[in-house]
Amino acid sequence: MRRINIEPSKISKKNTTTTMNQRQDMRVLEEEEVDQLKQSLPKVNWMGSKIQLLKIQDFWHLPSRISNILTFQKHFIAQDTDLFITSFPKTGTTWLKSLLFSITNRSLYPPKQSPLLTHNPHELVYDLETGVYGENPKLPRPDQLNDLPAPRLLHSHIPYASLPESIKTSNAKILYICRNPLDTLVSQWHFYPNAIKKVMGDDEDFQPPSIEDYFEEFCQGTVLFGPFFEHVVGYWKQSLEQPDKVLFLKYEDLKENPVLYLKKLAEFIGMPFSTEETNEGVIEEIIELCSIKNLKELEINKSGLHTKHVDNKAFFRDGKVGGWTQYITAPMLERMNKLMEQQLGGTGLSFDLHEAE
Ligand code: PAP
Repeated sequence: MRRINIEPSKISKKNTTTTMNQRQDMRVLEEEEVDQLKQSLPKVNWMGSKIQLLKIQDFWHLPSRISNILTFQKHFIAQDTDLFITSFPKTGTTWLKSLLFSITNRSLYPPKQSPLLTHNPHELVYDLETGVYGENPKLPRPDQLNDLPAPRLLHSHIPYASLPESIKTSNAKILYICRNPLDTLVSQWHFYPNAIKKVMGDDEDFQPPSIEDYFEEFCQGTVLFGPFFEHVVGYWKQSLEQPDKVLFLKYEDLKENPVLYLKKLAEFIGMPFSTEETNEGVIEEIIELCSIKNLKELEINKSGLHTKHVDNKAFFRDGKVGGWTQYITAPMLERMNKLMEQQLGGTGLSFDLHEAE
């Protein structure tokens, strides 16, 4: 029987002392090396704030996460049954987490008893480099990962090239979700400034960038986990080369035809919907449960903190396709279309930037 990712407090604490001490030694050693490494990396200011992003392995990351990423790369051991969601931020991660959780746990929980009603989706599918390796107290610690029941439902924002080797070489499956660059950047532009303000504290003078300035940063690629196009193309190519390992999903497709894509998703992970389930409307129930309209109104997602810098409610805004038309001017659209031609030309991947709900 498929089982839910279990709460950290319920995970066995066996050998915790030794493991903790060993881990602390390892972290201290790594911290010295990592501090030296960080000083040598290219830097940019993030969204015009005093917070810097550092470029490592061709992508931009927060300094505080470099150590998490390197530890994740070095020590994470994938299991053949693992299911990884991977994504560039603000492309539909929260939605896909709730869908994947509901599909894999559908025999355990009817929609009215779903843990999604009482947990933010990020507490059910665990972020690795930002959460588990970032020591988020709501999530398991790295040394508790092996105690999770299969299939483990995990998530990462890092690019394909940076994933730990064992994820690539095992039979673990990867579900990548992407979204058109304009809705993605508009979503980030709304989300990040609040987090930056909380990190910097009230006494720091941070003025969020204009949409024009953020658009520029996005096109330059100097954004968190950026550049966007390299991230997307990295996973796109893998989905073509290894279609049984990497499923490439688009937010827009999921919106347009959720039934079709839920079926694809369930088949891809080896848990197809039976004829009986299809006839009973199980797919539609999952779609309804995971709709932004439903999740946004749940008490757990209206209140509470995801981390000390991010409210649960920040993950649910409009959830629309084509919302960018309110913010992006004609010259910006022209520039993005040219950039897409340069970056995606010949890949077989494209985004329709004329769609609106
Ligand atoms: P993350 O990468 O930080 O986890 P992510 O969930 O990928 O964020 O992106 C949040 C976006 O998904 C928001 O888009 P918006 O700013 O354009 O509105 C959010 O509203 C949207 N979103 C969250 N949950 C859902 C859902 N259930 N269905 C559709 N869209 C959703």
